[in-house]
Amino acid sequence: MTTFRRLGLLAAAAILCFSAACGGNKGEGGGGGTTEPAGGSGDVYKNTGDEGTIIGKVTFTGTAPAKKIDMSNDAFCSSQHPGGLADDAVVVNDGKLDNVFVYIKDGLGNKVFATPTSEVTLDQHGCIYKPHVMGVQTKQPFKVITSDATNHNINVLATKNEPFNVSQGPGAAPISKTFPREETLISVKCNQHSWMKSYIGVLKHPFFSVSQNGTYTLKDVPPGEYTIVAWHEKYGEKTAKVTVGKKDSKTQDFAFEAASASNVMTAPSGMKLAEMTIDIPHQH
Ligand SMILES: [Cu+2]
Repeated sequence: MTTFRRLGLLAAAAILCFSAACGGNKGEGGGGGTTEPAGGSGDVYKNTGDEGTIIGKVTFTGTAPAKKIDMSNDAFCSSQHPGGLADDAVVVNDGKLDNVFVYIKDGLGNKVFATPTSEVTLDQHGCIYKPHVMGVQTKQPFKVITSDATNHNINVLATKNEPFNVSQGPGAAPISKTFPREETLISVKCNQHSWMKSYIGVLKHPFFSVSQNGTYTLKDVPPGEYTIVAWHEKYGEKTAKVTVGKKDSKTQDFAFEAASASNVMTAPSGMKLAEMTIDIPHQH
């Protein structure tokens, strides 16, 4: 092997190491001259091909509140919704509940997952937050932007991460942040517009999903036994135990009821969520 070729291999090995955060890519780039720590909880998890999926429906029974948002104190905001706008706190269509944050709460042990480099964006658009509920990994780039020709004031009421409270006028630059610690969930409000609310779930792993059209999916889940939580801002949280075998596809549905709204906390602020957990039996 020529010196040049050997240098090339070394460079390739260095790039591989960098992109995988030096996590367990033994056997690749063969004999590059570096030694990697064997094992250890600091290794980034790499898919083995045995990962499974947890999917499910999130249903709602009863009557959802039919509240309209009153935007009359801001001419720009009202002009964006000439026909009025339904409150985005409870979004139900045909018995399907949206904006439920479903995530693995327990069971991953000490596994460490790569931090995505992709940026997660919270937009202030038409004087509502888009999305209303979102998830982000710890240390993943996160930014707040405004698409509106009015002043917003984003008040991120984090308790485990650093809170921030910043004004954003029309055309203002994005506000970029990261959340170093897990927090489920951070509530966000706008000091200018009382109806603007949003929730951010921060997790060390990528196994979270926000229900849309009444369904959620957790992909690439390593085989194991998990506690998963489904959280809704008005209807509290429900938990379920799910065992994922090799290459399994498991179904775990969650059912919320209008009646439980009165039992649950009102407007969570800097919240520690209600201890109201309901175990749902296995569904296969
Ligand atoms: Cu606002």
